[in-house]
Amino acid sequence: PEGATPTPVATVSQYACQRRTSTENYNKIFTDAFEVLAESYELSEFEGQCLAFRKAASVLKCLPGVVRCLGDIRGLPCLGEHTKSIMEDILQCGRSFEVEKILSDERYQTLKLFTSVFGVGPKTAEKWYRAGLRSFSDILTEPSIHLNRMQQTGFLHYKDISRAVSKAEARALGNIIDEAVHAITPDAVLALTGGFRRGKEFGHDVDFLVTTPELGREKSLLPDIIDRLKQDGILLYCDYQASTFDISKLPSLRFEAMDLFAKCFLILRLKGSKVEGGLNSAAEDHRGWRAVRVDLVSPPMDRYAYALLGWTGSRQFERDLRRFARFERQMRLDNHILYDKTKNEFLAATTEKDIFDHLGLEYIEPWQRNA
Ligand code: TTP
Ligand code: MN
Ligand code: MN
Ligand code: MN
Repeated sequence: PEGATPTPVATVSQYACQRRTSTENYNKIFTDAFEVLAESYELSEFEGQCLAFRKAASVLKCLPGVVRCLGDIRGLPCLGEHTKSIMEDILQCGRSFEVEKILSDERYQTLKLFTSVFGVGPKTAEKWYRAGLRSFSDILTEPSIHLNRMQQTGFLHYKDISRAVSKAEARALGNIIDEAVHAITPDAVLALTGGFRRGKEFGHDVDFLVTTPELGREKSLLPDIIDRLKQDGILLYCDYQASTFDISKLPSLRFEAMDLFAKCFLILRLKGSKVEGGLNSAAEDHRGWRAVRVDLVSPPMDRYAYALLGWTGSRQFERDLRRFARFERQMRLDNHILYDKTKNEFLAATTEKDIFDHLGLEYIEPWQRNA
């Protein structure tokens, strides 16, 4: 779909949290190119350039139509000379030579391949690349390499977990988690977060928030859920991290500190046979099941709104919410709190809307946060 002409540019904010970005992206040809450049800079640890390309892509994603000439982007924020020259190449030739050079680069290809394995980050990938390894079989046959449990699981289920998760599969997993939490505690609260809450059709995993209204009771929730999934025989991998969240230690935590809530990164065995409509297609192969990545996070109930906002994403939307809070409001926002530095107080919130209100922002629905 081509959509309408892009909006008059004066209305586009530099902050993603002041833009509405649906899952419809009319400018994928440009944003895909920017993502390659961003990844390439990320792998070389040029954080500034990486973020610049992610910001530029995010601005293009909110446009209601295809960019047809450089005039269409005049006045838009976050688009510098480098991004414009890439766009110019694509407008003129249908492709960017700079992007093609990266895509055909051996180091880029190898690091992308290695980091596509669950449990392998840029550091490990770089180490293996420097050791002269270029393929999975190079890694798996190299006697000096010791894979940790996460990486072993990553290779074991590589095909399954690199295949996109569908909405129907996300729903099926939602039912499994829902049944498990409510069997443990009937008043449990369960919410879908991440990309599927933003209305995406596909994801790399499925993210959920689980908690209970009774403060403190949430501490045993994830371990209990994990036990149940294990008993049901569907737990293929579990990395559980207990909560280290302590409100009395705030706000001494650093800006954009890691999420401190109890959480677990799981791989579950999802049976494909009952996926709705009986049209399983990619949902199921000959085994009748697939491995799927699932993230569960369990904040105390009084932190629920902050956790929900923080885990719904997109990552760019989150980055800009924090940046906006800090530079436009002298507040500090993270997954746990909103702190007003001028008043020296924490701001309470029971809904995401409360947080937008505190920040003086118009409410942006989850499906408009695909920045
Ligand atoms: P992801 O699941 O990585 O991303 P996504 O759901 O937007 O997209 P995908 O389809 O690829 O899964 O993360 C979801 C959000 O959770 C993201 O905004 C970042 C946030 N998050 C944290 O806040 N803390 C964490 O420790 C992790 C892993 C994610
Ligand atoms: Mn996700
Ligand atoms: Mn992701
Ligand atoms: Mn996730």
